Amino acid sequence: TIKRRDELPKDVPPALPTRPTSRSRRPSSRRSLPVSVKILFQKLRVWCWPQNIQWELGRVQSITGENVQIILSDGTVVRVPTENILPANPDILEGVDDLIQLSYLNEPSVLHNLNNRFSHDMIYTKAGPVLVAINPFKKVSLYGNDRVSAYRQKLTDKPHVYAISDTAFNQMMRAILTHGLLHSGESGAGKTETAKIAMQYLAALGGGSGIENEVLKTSSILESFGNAKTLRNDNSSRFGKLIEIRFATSGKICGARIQTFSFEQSRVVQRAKGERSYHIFYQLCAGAPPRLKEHLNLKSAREYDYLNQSDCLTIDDVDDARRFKMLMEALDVVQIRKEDQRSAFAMLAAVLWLGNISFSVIDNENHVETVEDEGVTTAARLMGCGVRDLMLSLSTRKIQVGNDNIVQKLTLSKAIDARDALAKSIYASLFDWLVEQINNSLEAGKENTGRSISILDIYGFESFHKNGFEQFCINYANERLQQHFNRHLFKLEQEDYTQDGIDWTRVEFEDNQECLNLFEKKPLGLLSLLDEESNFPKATDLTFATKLKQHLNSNYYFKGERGGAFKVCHYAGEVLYDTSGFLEKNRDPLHIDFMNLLSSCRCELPQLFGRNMLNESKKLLSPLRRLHATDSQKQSVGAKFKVQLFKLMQRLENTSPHFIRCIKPNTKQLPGIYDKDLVLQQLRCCGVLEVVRIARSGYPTRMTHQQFAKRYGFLLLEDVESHDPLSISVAVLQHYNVLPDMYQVGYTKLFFRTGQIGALDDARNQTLQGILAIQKGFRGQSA
Ligand code: AD9
Ligand code: MG
Repeated sequence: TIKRRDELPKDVPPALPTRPTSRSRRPSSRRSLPVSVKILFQKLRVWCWPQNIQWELGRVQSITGENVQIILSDGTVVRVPTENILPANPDILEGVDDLIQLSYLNEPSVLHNLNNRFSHDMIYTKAGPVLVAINPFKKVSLYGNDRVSAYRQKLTDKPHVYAISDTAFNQMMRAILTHGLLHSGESGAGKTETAKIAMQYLAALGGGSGIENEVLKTSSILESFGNAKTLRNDNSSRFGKLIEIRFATSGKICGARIQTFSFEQSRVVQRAKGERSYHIFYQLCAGAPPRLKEHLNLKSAREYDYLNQSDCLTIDDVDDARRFKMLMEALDVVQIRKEDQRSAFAMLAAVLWLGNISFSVIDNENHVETVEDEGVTTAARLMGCGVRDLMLSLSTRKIQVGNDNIVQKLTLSKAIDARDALAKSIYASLFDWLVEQINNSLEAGKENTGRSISILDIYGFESFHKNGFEQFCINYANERLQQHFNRHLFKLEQEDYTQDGIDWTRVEFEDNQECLNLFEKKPLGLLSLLDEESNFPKATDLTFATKLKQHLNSNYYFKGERGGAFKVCHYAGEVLYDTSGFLEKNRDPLHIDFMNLLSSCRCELPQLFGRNMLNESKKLLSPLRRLHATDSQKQSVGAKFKVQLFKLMQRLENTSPHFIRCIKPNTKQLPGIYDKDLVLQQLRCCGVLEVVRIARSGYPTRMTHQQFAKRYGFLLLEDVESHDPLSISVAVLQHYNVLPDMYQVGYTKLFFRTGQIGALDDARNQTLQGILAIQKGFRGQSA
């Protein structure tokens, strides 16, 4: 078995989350001495670990017993034990484009190569089939029309998002119709930016119909409504999206469809200090023109409780007012009608005013009445309902006892929860409505040729000091995406080799199936247990935590912690979750009273939102439906999220994937800083090195015997018709002296190492050109 990773010497502190998987199966000593001794005698460049701080590059001077004397690049001479040495790559391989080219694929070499490139603004590097993109946190001159043309005309083959987009486009035009550009990486690693760059390239390639401009504008609209400043990223996506760009047979963009899974509704009403709610709220407050401002009774952001609670109203270097202007232009471009835009803004203002509604306690049981103030009157006006109706629905609850309806007064905390639930669901409905409008405009009357490139950009893996239900869902989604990556680059690749019976030593990889099972297993997985507990009226977050410990403590990937906390061993590291709020957030608690209120509103949007919610809940209530209920009809947020994720994965399964791994070089969001430990951790987590190993030791090009014989058989210049495809293929390979270890013959396919087919194709092209020249010559003679 090829080893997973070069290990660090024994006394090196692990810079990584520990996980109970194959890492622990690794042998404790890394390399046998003879190899090191060979290196020493040749006085080669080596990586050494002198002060137990970091790897240093040096050249071997002498060896005494188990110790080696090394001169470092700055002239210092150090002595290190032989086991703290790894071979370094020769100078000539400094900063190679593809990690595959490195002679030594150990971690310090890979880190060094990426760092070397990063310091020259070469932020893209290939890792076999995967594109690694390191976030520069500054403008780099890698984009624009000239660069687009260079990649289009194949004047450059430097790794780039443009290059990977170009490959997808060409393959789509030639053979495989559906492709996916899949971005992954931690929060702030650059997924959204990289996705936009890919879109710009595709828009340039498939431009001309005008619709490409609409497609590009959707990004900024969705960012306004679905992104927010978090502690990790000033423009963090709080929803996932898959944009499917559709192409006509001519290669022109002919439409698009966006699929989103938004879920972080809680941000509308609460979040951590130093973070913001969705950008759109601040943009609206700062940038609404006077008439709109007046109509919405709009104040500055600091006057709204939903916005001012987290002590963060602005973002450095961001002009919210200007962004609002750009947003309005973008809404025009995607053809959202002016009156719809106004209705949408009214809904945003209504949400803000809902947050300012207050309650007064009226008895010693803490029951409340809604205070009739500017908050409730403005909210009611903007929604188009009676002030009294809104006040009552916020402070009371109708419940059915037998055949009677009883009105129950709410306590202060319940009333606040109810108000927040209303605000959240209005915002979530608005987001979904907006996406639908955009889709209507992008899809309208467009032909569907089946050719498409989908760009996936979801929220990145998150691990904070305190992690709640939101992080739980985000990380679950990332775990699924990682599995897709593993399946394609490890499982399927290697299965293909084994199935075709070729000689192949397996590369081990970190399979995260067990962790996914922890989430998804029924009835004893995290999501099922959460749903079960959410259905008990008396359950609390603490009883939920206890239940988890009861059932899951023997699971390798789960660890119950003190109080209401638990840990999950994710592929990207261990995360500590705090169960407080889990049940409430999972229940999605909008009461039927609110749905009725919304659907009776005079304004179009709240009425629509209310009706949709009522329909949805009616679906759930019908006994027949319930009998045949599938996951999608279950009410819980977690269950809905899972269904959305499965649908997304299904769609991805049908596309040919291109993986882009975004890497965050530092946590300060600053240019020029390359934090080796942080980069290494990300590289290890996502299995980039293993991918390179497979690509290097594997056979990336493959063709069936028939395909190969058809393409190259004519090169033999003899009658091959009577032979079987395999014999023809082997004859071609022998004729062109392709060395036996450069290919393998499988039951149905031939497998080639990197670069082999390129050489054969050159020969083929030369022969074809020769034939053409002769034909031309003939024609010339006959003319
Ligand atoms: V999250 O999971 O949505 O929180 P992303 O999407 O991975 O995250 P994003 O693309 O938003 O990160 O990048 C964060 C910031 O890095 C951007 O706002 C830019 O300021 C910066 N960035 C990222 N990529 C580039 C780039 N290619 N060039 C310049 C970049 N700046
Ligand atoms: Mg993002």
